[in-house]
Amino acid sequence: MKTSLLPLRQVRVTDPFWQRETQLVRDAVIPYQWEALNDRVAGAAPSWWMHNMRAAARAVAAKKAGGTWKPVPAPKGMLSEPAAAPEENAFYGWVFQDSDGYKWIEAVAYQLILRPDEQLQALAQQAVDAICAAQEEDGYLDTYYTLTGREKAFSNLRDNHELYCFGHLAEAAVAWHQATGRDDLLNAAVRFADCIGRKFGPGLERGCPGHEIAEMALVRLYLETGEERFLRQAEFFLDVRGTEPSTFALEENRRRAEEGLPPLEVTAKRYRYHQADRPVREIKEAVGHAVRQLYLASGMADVARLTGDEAMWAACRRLWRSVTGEKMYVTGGVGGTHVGEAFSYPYDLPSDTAYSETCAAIALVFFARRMLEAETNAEYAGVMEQALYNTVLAGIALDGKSFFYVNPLEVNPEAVHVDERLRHVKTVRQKWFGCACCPPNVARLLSDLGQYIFTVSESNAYVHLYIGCEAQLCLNGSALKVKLDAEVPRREEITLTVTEGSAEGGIGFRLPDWAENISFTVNGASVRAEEENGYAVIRRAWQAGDTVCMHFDAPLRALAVNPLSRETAEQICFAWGPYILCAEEADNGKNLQLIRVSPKAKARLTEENVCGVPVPAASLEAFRLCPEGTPLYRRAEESVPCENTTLKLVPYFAWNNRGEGEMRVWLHPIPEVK
Ligand code: FUB
Ligand code: ZN
Repeated sequence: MKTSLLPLRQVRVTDPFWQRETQLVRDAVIPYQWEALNDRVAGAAPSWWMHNMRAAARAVAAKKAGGTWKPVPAPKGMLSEPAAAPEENAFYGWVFQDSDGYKWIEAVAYQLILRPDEQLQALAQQAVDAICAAQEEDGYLDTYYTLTGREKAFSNLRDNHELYCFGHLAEAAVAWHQATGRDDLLNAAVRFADCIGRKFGPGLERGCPGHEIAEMALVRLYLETGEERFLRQAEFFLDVRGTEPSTFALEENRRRAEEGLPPLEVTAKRYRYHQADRPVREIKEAVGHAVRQLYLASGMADVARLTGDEAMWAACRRLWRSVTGEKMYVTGGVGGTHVGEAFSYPYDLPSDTAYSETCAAIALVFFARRMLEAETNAEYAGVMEQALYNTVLAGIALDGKSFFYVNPLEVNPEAVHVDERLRHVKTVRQKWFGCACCPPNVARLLSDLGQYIFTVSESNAYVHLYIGCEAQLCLNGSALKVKLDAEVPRREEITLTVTEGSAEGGIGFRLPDWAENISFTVNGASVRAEEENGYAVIRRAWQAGDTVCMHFDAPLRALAVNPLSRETAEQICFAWGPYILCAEEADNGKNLQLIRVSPKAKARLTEENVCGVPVPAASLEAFRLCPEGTPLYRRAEESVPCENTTLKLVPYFAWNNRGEGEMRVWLHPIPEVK
């Protein structure tokens, strides 16, 4: 069955919680990031984005005028920083610095779709103009190589991110086109895509992105322009990946030859970190850099859906199993190890050393949404929700002013400050990062949230996320306006009301695993819905005034991990609705590891005000060990004294909004008293 997303323009998020998040992005994140891109934030690491664009524009203008341009060679490696006073014409920042501004434009574009705003558009136009001016005559657009030496372009696809920057450019360009109707950025993306297409393709050079995203971006470019060559280009990049002779090995040896070094005798196997160790249709496990892996998976799912490539689709499903069945934190975070920001081996899910990059959770949301577009299955939507409500949201402070890059499930600030193994962990959210991939990624996803709530087919609409909104659906060719009211998990009822129009068809409601005893009524009378792949589908002739009500219980749930996961095998965590809860020092004092709580503890479910934001919370009867005076080792049968305590839990996403302190998702259980 063919399903598609509901365009952002057709959905208006009204949910107070989520609307606040989207508005925060508009009011706080977007203006702040613009200042950051322009290096005007005192005390923050410079972005160099506008600096690089302007310098590249001068280079392009000089070349066009037939003048000379002296490139400023970059130091080896992926980061260029000024040794002394910055040079006007030098490239600075990470090799992928261009992408930060592209993501920012994409976020602005979604916000403009939600609410046009001349001033905001004019601001973004400045960025668009800067990008267009930096494009070379043949369509090439990457300030790193324009400034450091164009002759080296495309010589290090593995590390130097040109195709990654292209991908973000294309994503921004499509969103900007949809928001404003302007084709300036779209033309720039098309020209760069064609420049790439003249170099890499069947019968031309072989090559593929070292950091994926171009694949899904090309698909977007294809869908926006209708130009099939972009879909073919995406397929080409996927087909080349992991085949022999390895294109990464070839380019590596070319670079070595230039340095007078002997060639390496290597095969594709060497490039597992880049997901290029085997042809994509043979992928069995999620490996290597987590964001790359999941962007690749997203591109594969897109191409498989559009071309009907069964082998590609089967590989997507294997990837899905590997990620969600063996390598995903309960918070929907992925990429457990900081070594290479990567996926670790199955069931290796440590809490305190977790990397769990915000971008990786976002990438999982992208992958899940694409799986959902290809196959309506509640499992995909459930994981999408898990990553979104927990790790993605944890990436941004409640006031929108600071961000987490790394999202561990246990933090003890004292340890972080002294333990080198935790060097990647931050105890408080940061205002900006030298490598600022996460904040603009959060901004673009939250601004585009409306597109994640529904998918539609010819005769059915499916609700995947219970986010209050108004939407324009279309069933069997007839328009239907609906209003979705939800306040999960506090209100154990979700309603969908038809506000305008009439149409015949099905509306499917995801049956979330956090809800129990689910039943439905239509206009007050109970109905039996057909269950299809985790959705309850109600088919009827709908008309204005019809109201479906989904009734359910949303109890506090105690969760345990598969015992193969060594780190937290004996522990439990609590979840309420889609939210994973955590204990914080602000509520429970220090040494959270001393708390003992039963999975069946008496609990009071409440709403808590964290920094002015009402969030679901729980208070549980628990114990706290009192080890004062206890020796380092003792006979195990000698118990440690304990006292009664009330354990207070707040959502994981809301942690660390009340200053530095301990936090723990997984807690030690006490044996149940029967
Ligand atoms: O390499 C570009 C981005 O920077 C990646 O997606 C992130 O993981 C960070 O390394
Ligand atoms: Zn990131």
